[in-house]
Amino acid sequence: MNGAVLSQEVAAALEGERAVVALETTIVAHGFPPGEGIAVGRECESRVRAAGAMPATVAVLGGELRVGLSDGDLARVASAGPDARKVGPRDIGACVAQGAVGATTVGGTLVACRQAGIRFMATGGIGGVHRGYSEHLDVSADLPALAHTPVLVVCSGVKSLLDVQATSELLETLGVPVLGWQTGELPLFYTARGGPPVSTRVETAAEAAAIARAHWQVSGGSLVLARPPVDGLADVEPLIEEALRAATARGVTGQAVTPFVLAFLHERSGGRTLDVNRRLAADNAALAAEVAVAFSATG
Ligand code: PSU
Ligand code: MN
Repeated sequence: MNGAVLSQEVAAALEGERAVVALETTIVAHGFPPGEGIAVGRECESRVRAAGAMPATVAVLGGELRVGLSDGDLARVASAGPDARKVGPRDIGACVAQGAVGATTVGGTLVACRQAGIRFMATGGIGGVHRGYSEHLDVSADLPALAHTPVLVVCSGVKSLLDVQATSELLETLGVPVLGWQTGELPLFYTARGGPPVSTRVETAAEAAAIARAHWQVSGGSLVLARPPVDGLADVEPLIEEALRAATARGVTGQAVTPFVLAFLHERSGGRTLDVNRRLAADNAALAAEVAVAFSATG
């Protein structure tokens, strides 16, 4: 199986066993208003480079699952915006064969990591169990991908529009360790405090790298490294409830729920959720790079 096409610099970095960090593109195409995603994608890449690692942004372009994009490629995905397909694990084959532009989710990006042999990735917040799952079963395909792919995923927890408690329980069921970055609580994406307990607290990048190495000696699955947002928001929950009610009222379901809710929050918070989201995505990319560098240094 080798369904991914690597850029030359990513291939060379992997060949030399240097630190590589995969980045997803759903956040670029669907997570921010049209025209703003490109800056987020570029900032994540430059923070990875600044920390001494190689960014490997993932997307489907030109009938290929691509790992490592040129700036022109990244701009193509970003400018497609909502017209880019949201590509999870089940969507890659169709997107490749039909030659569509595809923005990979965390789950889709993990598939590419497996193909390429990349061990680290960063995102804003992972998907999980949606609220109201007992009536309407909606569980992100990020979760089974995490269970089956040996990658450490740096995020600011689970996106808080989800049922965070249920997602945390399911991560345990799936055998995915949740490491708290200098915290004992799972961050709530826009908010640093108040989430369920993590499985292990870590203080340094070297410690996270050592736990990942030991985990991969006994497991073929992911670890989540959850980093609290800096300057998070305290009062976003009522707005999230309003956004979810609006989604239900307008009949928004399935893949469209997350982008709808994020856009609603960005607009109704006067851009405050946008600022937090942008900053945490970039900070997570930098931390993933630090852990990847620590991992390579001890290999
Ligand atoms: N984090 C963000 N913005 C996003 C996402 C994560 O800050 O848009 C995306 C990720 O790509 C994640 C996806 O995999 O949302 C989950 O979507 P769903 O709930 O439909 O599985
Ligand atoms: Mn879903």
